[in-house]
Amino acid sequence: MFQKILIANRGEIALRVLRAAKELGIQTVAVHSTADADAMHVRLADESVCIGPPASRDSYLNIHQILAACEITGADAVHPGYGFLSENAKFAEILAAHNLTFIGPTADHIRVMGDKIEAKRTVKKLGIPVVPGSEGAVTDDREAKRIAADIGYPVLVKASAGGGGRGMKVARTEDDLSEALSTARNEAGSAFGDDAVYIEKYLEKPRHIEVQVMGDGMGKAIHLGERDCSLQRRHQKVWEEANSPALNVEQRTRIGETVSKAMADLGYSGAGTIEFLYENGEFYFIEMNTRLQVEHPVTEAITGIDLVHEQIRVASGGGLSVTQEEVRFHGHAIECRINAEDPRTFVPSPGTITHFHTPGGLGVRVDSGVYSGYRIPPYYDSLIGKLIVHGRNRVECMMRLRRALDEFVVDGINSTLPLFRDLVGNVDVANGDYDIHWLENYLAKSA
Ligand code: MV4
Repeated sequence: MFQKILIANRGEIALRVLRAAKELGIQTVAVHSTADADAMHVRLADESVCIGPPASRDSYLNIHQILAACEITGADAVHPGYGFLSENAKFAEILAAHNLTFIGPTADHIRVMGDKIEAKRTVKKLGIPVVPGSEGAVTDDREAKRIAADIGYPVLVKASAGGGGRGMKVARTEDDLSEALSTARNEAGSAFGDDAVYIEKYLEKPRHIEVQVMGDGMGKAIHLGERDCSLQRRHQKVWEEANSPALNVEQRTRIGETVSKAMADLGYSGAGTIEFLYENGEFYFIEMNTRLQVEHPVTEAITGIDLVHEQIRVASGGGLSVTQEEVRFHGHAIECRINAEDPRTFVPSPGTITHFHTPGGLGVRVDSGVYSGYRIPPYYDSLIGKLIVHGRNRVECMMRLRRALDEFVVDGINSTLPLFRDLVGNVDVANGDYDIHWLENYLAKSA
């Protein structure tokens, strides 16, 4: 097991990793920018190192500074959290070259999944269902038209280096296709320095359902069920739940087994998420995330498994603590992402939180790095905390969520709490009757 882990992140996820390390008896090192000297993860860590000025590229993304912090403190492993360097294959390689363990998958697996065309090719070969479309990149318009006619319109042109919704263009008819291709290529070229694009059947009203996996890197992998993340705005998830209201036990078991077998065959190591679009009873792979995700606590709530413990165990060579047969799913969990934003316009609202009171009681978890008197710096994302509620079933979970939201106090700044108080009372949400477009339509109607 590791002696000392350096946490290359900030905010609630730095705290989350720190807690897991502490429980395992591992020393912790926090790194922080000059803007985060008073952050909670810095206060609670055994040691801390300032790694640069506020801008992420000079601090949390600065590989040299993070290496220096490892050297100074004698850390033997690095947990990247999510965002920042968590899906940077170069970073994983550089750590390995310095005899430091990257707590995550291999650099090769990160690289493959970061290229959306490679990712799709790879998982398709492993038996995971994918969206019908081109086999690899499309380079000329005539070939594109032939493929599109084959799968049928509408089609979606996607950037291979994209992901998270950047560089996508819908073509509803053949007349739209040339323009969609050139626009997507141009955007991808300037945004990512890689203008490779591919074509997929455009699914009109899918749900976003993702499967959590954990691999031991030695040919074993388990799945921990799915999360429904359909309630999102501009590709930012807002509300996530497990299980998906759309699936039954047979469907869950079937997709879970398909995914865990594929990840076992791949020799995948650590936590991963296979993202699907789900429409008319069918799953279609879109992307794989090779990191711990923001919404991992809903999976922890229904399985009782600490995903960060598992990541650390696997990275240190200790394997997984559970077999698939030992994984049990209990009840229902919902996560609300509390952002420092205007609840209607979503304009960021940095500043001082004058009063912060979190709800408690059975089945209520709050993961947050903020406190009363904390000043939210303007340089980073606006997530200030996550409310995760668990119940024996979805109805109990919703009742408890309504109560927990009533108790939650965030004063001094705007937060998205009022949005969740609306959503928890909405009939479609109560019925689990929503797709990936539902929230944006709802916000447009209530504007
Ligand atoms: C799609 C799609 C419809 N059809 N692919 C958006 C982000 C990226 N991860 C993939 N995305 C989509 N891919 C096909 N073939 C619709 C989306 C999409 C979406 C997906 C998940 C969650 C929210 C979304 C919002 C708009 C579009």
